[in-house]
Amino acid sequence: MPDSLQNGSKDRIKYIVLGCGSIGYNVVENLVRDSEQVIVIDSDVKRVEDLRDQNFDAIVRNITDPGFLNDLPLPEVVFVLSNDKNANLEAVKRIKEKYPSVYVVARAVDKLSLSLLEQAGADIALYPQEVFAKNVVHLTRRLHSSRLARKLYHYLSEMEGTLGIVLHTNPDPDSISSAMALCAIAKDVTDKQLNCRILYDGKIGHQENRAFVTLLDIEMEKATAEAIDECDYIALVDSSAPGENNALESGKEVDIIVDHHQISDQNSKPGRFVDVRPGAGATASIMTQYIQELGVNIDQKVATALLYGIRADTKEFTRNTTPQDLNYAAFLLPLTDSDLLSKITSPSMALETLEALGDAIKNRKLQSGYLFTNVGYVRNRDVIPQAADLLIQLEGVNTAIAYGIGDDSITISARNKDIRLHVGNVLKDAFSDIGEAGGHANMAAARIPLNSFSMVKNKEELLSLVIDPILEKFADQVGLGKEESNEI
Ligand SMILES: [Mn+2]
Repeated sequence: MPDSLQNGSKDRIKYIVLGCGSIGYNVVENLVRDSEQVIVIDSDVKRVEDLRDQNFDAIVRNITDPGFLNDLPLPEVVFVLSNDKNANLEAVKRIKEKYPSVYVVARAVDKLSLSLLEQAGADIALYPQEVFAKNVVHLTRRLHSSRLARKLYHYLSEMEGTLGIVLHTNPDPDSISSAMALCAIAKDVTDKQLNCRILYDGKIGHQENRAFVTLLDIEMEKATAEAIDECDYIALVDSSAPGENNALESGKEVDIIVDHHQISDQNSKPGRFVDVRPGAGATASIMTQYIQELGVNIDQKVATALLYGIRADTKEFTRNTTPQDLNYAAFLLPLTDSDLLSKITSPSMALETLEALGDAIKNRKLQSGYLFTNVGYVRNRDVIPQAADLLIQLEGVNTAIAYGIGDDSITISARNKDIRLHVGNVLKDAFSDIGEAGGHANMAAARIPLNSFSMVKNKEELLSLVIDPILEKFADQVGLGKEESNEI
């Protein structure tokens, strides 16, 4: 009976595999590709002889025997893979007792054993049926999405003439970059016999969106009824149905729809090619997947636009982000123009700050050395302390209080030069019952959540409604009278 190693023993070895049925054998086959240092232990003499014939290091031992690890080199990893539930559990315990630092990967014979094996010290416990099931589902999903990519490819290849790509109203970077990507795919497929026109309605609002369009030199035109009529085919991106937040009439026949918003009417399938995935973080992610699956070459502009589209729609990967969104972003990153990307993101931020500071200067009110200023609605509340920092430098100002409103709260920021005043304590006393407040003697902040007010659409209006009683609390704390305010 072979119970000693045929390839000679060493002090240390990479892997020991316990149990060499069909699962064990497949694991061994994969391990020997990585390292020749594999010892296989099985209780079946015939099986071990077969393995030895195939030049594996195999020995006959019973893993229920307490001394089954005796005389064997110290392994890095032990795989416990027999089909005996109790034997596997005992083996894991023994290995961990003898070699606490050795990694143990164990096979659960049923679902219940998973936690028992983990409790016994297994570093990884797997139930093969579950691994198979997960893999099958994952592969099926991939199959489905790559089939969609091929379907789109095939569909575009049959088109000739003009494809109008319609964006949603007031298009954002996700929508615009998705249109650019669809254009790039169409060009690749049809060898430039299909002309693409990107059509939008509404306004390109935020500064950074305008910077995005200008810097990437994106050709877009207004989605007039004429322009739409001139197109032989219509695609809708980042919008799920004609007439829903886009320039198309509802009921208009659409050839392609790619979107990640929830379809309001589940039964409506108005496009001939429809790929709507409410789970995806951005339509740009779906487009990136097509590009990846189809091996379409894209230029730096398209890659930069798509990455920015994903970043913007997922709020820098903090909103509705899936592992796939991160995957596609990683795929795009080496293809992008990083200078261009930073130009799109940074100047616009500075501009918003500049505008907010401008408002802060314009709206300032001075009263007995206290300066109050309304910064208005801000997307990024960091500009409020910047406004306070700026205005405390003004002559005649001892304490500067800047306030503004964001999507979910009012932010108050204070700076103070008056040594008799501890502004952190003042804010705390004034506002801690309605929000969070506090800070130091010379700088402090308060945040008042809007809660029930959050449904009010016009934030500026809301701020003007609620700010007076709020500021009165501050005035009461510092003993500020109701004297006339005088501007400086
Ligand atoms: Mn989107």
